[in-house]
Amino acid sequence: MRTYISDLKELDDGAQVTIKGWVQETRKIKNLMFIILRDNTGTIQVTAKKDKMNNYDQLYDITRESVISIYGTLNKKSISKAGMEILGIEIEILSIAETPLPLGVIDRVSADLDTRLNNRFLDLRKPENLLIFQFESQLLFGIREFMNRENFIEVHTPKIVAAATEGGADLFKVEYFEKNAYLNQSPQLYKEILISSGFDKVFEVGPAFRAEKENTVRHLNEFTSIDMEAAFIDDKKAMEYLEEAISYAVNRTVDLMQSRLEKNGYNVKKLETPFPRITYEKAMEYLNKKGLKLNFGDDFSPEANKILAEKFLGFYFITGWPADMRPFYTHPDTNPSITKSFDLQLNDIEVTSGAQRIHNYKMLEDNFIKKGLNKNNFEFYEKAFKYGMPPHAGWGLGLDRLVMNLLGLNNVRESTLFPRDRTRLSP
Ligand code: AMO
Repeated sequence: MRTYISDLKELDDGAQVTIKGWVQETRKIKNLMFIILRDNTGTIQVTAKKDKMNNYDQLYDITRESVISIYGTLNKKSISKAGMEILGIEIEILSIAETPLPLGVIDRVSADLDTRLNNRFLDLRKPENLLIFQFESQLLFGIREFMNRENFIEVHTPKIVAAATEGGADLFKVEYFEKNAYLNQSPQLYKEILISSGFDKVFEVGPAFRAEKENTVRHLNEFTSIDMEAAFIDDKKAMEYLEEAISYAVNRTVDLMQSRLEKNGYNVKKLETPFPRITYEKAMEYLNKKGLKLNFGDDFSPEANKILAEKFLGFYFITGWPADMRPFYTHPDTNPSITKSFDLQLNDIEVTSGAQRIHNYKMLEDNFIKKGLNKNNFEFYEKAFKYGMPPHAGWGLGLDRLVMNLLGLNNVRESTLFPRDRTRLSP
């Protein structure tokens, strides 16, 4: 029976246990050896004495990061830092690590990001990196729990598609037998079709692909998108779902993981709703007062977003984006030059876009023309609007960016297991 290291504290002094993991460090004094053994829950000192062990000699030459199983006695009166150790009786070597390691797991000096990503399997052995993905997993669990409670159906839509949703240029082409196909940029069109199908409330967690030319700390070419769409709601209600889902998931995760997060240098604060809201036009006025020279229709540069982040700090919505800046499916407001749309920002980075959508077939057709799109490419989508389409709204939330920002990481590649960017296709 295997015991996880974090469970040792629950056991009595003198308990016989088997622990399995990686040899993090060794220290040898002739007939005595100390091993720091690591599993995904923590580390423990193993004290091996030649005269107390069946196969001490096998252990003596063990290399760092080898995988072993140790059977021994739990000593809770140990003078080691943790106050606990395992007195080894029998060791089984399961896998020997070669030397030297291409990347140190506990080295103080941190390697550059490229070296880390090239050796990602080792980089992820670092507890603070593993924790990023344990955090992400809990966060996603919380979002799923919230969506489930609100009666959303989790769906899976195709990733090989025939048309662009978020703009024609950023598409990855794939050969699909005798046709051209693309990797999907967003489940946008499919989640809307499901609204016409009467699913009422859907969400999806899946990959989205963008042939972005930008190679920045917040752009990936493949990211994980959490998408939702609901019938008979407007942009305001979609924003409420978003802030409620995020704050439920964050607060639950902080409750579960706070001490581990803090110990590893991550400072995640609990959230309160509603998040602040500002319109695009008010944000523009504010930025111009701060010395920028923005006109209606200009996008906010990283510099502009930094200025806004100083004012708001944390999560805030920017609403009412100009129609020219939003995709064809976005519903106009009563003033048709602006839309019923929003972005959710976390500090200076956009983590979500959303909107009420056009549900009127005629209005959609007009917008294809306005945006210069070939409506023939969207026939499968348009059809769903002709035979009964409810008003609807939704959003797409970038999971990698959300985790990056919540944990205060410098680069979205750090919150992505195996990132895909302009130059990286492996591992
Ligand atoms: P948008 O294109 O704004 O909207 O994308 C939604 C969210 O996805 C994340 N994201 C990215 N993350 C990492 N790298 C990228 N290259 C990247 N591109 C986007 C961001 C962004 O806020 N269909 C709409 C959503 C909707 O209206 O429902 C859409 O895809 O966090």
